[in-house]
Amino acid sequence: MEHSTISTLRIDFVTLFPEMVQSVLDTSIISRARNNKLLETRCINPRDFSDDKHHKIDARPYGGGPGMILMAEPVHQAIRKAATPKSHVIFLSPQGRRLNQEIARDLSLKPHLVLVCGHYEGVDERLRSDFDEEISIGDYVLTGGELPALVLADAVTRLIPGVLKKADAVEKESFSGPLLDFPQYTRPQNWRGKKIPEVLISGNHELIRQWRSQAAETITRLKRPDLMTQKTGRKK
Ligand code: 4G3
Repeated sequence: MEHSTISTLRIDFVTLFPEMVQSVLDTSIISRARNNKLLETRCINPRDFSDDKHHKIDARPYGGGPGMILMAEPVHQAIRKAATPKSHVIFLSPQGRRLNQEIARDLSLKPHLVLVCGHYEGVDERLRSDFDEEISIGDYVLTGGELPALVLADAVTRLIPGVLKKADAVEKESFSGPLLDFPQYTRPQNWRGKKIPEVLISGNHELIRQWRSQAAETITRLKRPDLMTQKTGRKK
């Protein structure tokens, strides 16, 4: 499914580091999307919902072991503050479903995402029922879920209609489809003895289209052969 109507997407971040998240939201394409009212963001800090007088939000694990565990109640309260029945609540975790372009596209169609950023050695297991799903940005461990949440937000934001300029990558994706990008060149034609492919200055747009399509396929087969079988269903 693709976007059909213009509507504002809301993304709420449940994070212990709102300044870190905000600093990224205030930059680049995401901030332009916010200025153009295509995206609305908010940060909610579980620390504000701690019942402890020292605003404590983590504690030692029952059964012993190293590290600290995020307590369920402050995070639960923060999620309740952010979410409505229409919200899609996502926990960023190495245990999650691996993020890809298809998942990003599906998430961009939702009206409201709540991205919950974990920390320390994890969160209290009983919180898992608060999440609609768990997503991972790859098989590695980070100190917190903030960077994964921002990666997800960026991948989703650029898919909102009107966020990218018309000539930008969303359109291009439908051209090169599941393949990697074809090589791009800009001025000068001869850079330190390295020339550009002649076809690109031939003025023959059909020939250029064929060359790019062929180049994209060659590059994909060379660098990511898994994409050939995975997405096109053929091997060659
Ligand atoms: C929960 C996500 C959160 C459990 C989060 C660590 C990597 C990813 C965290 C846990 C994260 C990822 C916070 N690190 N691959 N760190 O998407 O063990």
